[in-house]
Amino acid sequence: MIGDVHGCYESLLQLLEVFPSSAQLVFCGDVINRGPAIEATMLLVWELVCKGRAIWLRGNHEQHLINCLEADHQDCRAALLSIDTYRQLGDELAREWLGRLKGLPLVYKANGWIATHAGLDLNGNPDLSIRNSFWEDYDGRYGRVVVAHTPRPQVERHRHIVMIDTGACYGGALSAYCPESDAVVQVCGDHRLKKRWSADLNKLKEVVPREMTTSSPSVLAKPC
Ligand SMILES: [Mn+2]
Repeated sequence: MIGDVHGCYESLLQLLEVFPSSAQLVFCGDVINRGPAIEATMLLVWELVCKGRAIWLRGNHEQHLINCLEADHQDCRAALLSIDTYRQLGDELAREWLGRLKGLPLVYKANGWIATHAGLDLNGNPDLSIRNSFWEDYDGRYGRVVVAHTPRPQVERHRHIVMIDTGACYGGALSAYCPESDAVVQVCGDHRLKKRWSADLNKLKEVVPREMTTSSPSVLAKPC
C-alpha cells in the first residue's frame, strides 16, 4: 500500500527502487495534484497498472478532477483552473485522462483487510473524504482498513484502521505499508513543497482523538 503521492515523482521513483518487480502495489488514491511532476507521476503509476503490477485507487482529488471535467456549466472552467493537475496537463491532455480516472476503483479487498482512500460510511461504502466519523465509529466489521487521505507524522494503527499518508507533499515522507507483515518503508517526500504548504506535521498529532490506541508499525528502511 502506498500513501498519497500527490505528484511527488522523484520520491515515488526512490520508493519503487526498494521493491522487487514481483511486488503487488496498491496506490491508496490522490496520486495527482499538489506536487511538481503530476503528469510524470500519473504516467508512471498508469504504466504499473497496465503491467498488472499496481492498483490505483481513486482519491478525493481524482474524484474532484473527474467531477469538474464532466461538469457542463460556466463555473467549471474556474474550478478546473484551480486544479493543479489541469493546469500542468492542459485541457486536451487532462480530458484524455478522464476515461482512465473514471475507471479507478474505490476500494481494494484482500484477505482480512481492505483499502480505500479515506474510509467507509455507516453502510460500509467507500467515502473518499470521510475522517472523524469513520475513525470513531468503525468497529472492524469489514476487517482492517488501510486508508490514506489524512497526513500523519508516521504510519499509525488505530484499532482496526491503519493510516499510511505521511504527507510527502508537505515535506513529510512517502510511505509504503505491507498489511501482511506490518512493515513500513519510507523515502523523503518533496521538501521544496514544505514551505509552500507551511504544514507542521507535528501539529497533525492532534487530528486523531487521543483516546484511540495508537501504535506505529516498525519502519524497515528510512533512507531520508
Ligand atoms: Mn485525499
